[in-house]
Amino acid sequence: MRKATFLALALTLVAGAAFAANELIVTEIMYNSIEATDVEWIELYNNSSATLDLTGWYVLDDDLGHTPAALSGTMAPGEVKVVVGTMATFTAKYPAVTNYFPATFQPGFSFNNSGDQINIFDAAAQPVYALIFDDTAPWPTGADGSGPSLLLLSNNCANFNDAACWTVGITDGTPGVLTQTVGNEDLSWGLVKGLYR
Ligand SMILES: [Ca+2]
Ligand SMILES: [Ca+2]
Ligand SMILES: [Ca+2]
Repeated sequence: MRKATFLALALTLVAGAAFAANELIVTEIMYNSIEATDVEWIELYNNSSATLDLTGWYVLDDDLGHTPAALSGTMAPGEVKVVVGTMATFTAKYPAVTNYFPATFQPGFSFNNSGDQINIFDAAAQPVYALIFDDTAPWPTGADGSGPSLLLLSNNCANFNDAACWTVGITDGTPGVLTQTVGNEDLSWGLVKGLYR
């Protein structure tokens, strides 16, 4: 469940922002992993046709007063990269994953296990992405602490806040590896997505 204030805040962000055509989007979320202490991360995807300079960009949850998770470097078109919660536990669980942003503060971010927000801001502190997700139906409840991630079905989703855009990923997820087919929703994700509606 989520608080009404979460929604109000996100709506304010959305209303005040002219998003740059969803250039940078979230493709997978591990907000409540199976461990007693969550090993959390989100996967970002450069949905644009240009290399993005993420210097000064950052990620926040519903509390804009929290210390943000800083992004850095660049992302090429189609590249994916992981924002990790706590570096030590992430690298221990996923030793093969190397395409993550170096964390600037530890312990890092964590998302509420009862639903939360993911807000991404650019170097000018302008919101470029805002998502409210939940752990109750119609959101996929299989991503809520039993192992699997929360997985985006389509990069062409018209509204990422629509639960129908998301499904249950595999156990432990696939951080840093894009498993979705992108580029033509009509011929790929659109068909899969229809099954979940
Ligand atoms: Ca959590
Ligand atoms: Ca929960
Ligand atoms: Ca993935």
